Amino acid sequence: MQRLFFSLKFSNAQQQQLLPYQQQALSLCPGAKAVDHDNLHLTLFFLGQVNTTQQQRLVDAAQQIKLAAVSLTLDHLACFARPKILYLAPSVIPDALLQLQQQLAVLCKAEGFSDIHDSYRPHITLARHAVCDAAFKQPVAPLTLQISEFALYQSAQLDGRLQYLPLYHFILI
Ligand code: 2AM
Repeated sequence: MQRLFFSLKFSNAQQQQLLPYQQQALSLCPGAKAVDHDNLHLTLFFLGQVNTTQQQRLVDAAQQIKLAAVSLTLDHLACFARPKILYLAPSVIPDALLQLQQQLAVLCKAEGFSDIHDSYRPHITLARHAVCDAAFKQPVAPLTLQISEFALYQSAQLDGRLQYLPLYHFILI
């Protein structure tokens, strides 16, 4: 069994573009722990524990998705109280992102996985263990990213470090 999730896949250059926002977030909440830059991602559907048969069926189904690339404008920092994270997020969820998330949710549910979140809240976690007010919301200089890939990721402890490893890539056209 592996701990898996579907996520938008950022390029290395895009992950670098997120770093000034991470610095800004950390300056607002100094005790928080930065997410490693190569782990920066935007979750589409969290699966949890998945066996190899389920994984293959999820990959086969995800390969059938034919959707447009996502243009995403990130414009504010905010936090979740549980888990205690600081994140960067869009005020407007693009249709292309919603369609992708909804199609993935349908196929994951068809394979027996349930959505553990009440509602989909797209966000990029910048820092964990953040002690901040749940009402915290800070506008930032908007950053627009063009994202043309999503991936099935494994969350694993490797060499004593939490790493998100893209196992399968899927292209958005
Ligand atoms: P993330 O912050 O690294 O994306 C399981 O709950 C995982 O799903 C969390 O670790 C979080 O990972 C992500 N998540 C939490 N709440 C969410 C929400 N409302 N919508 C989408 N992803 C969420």
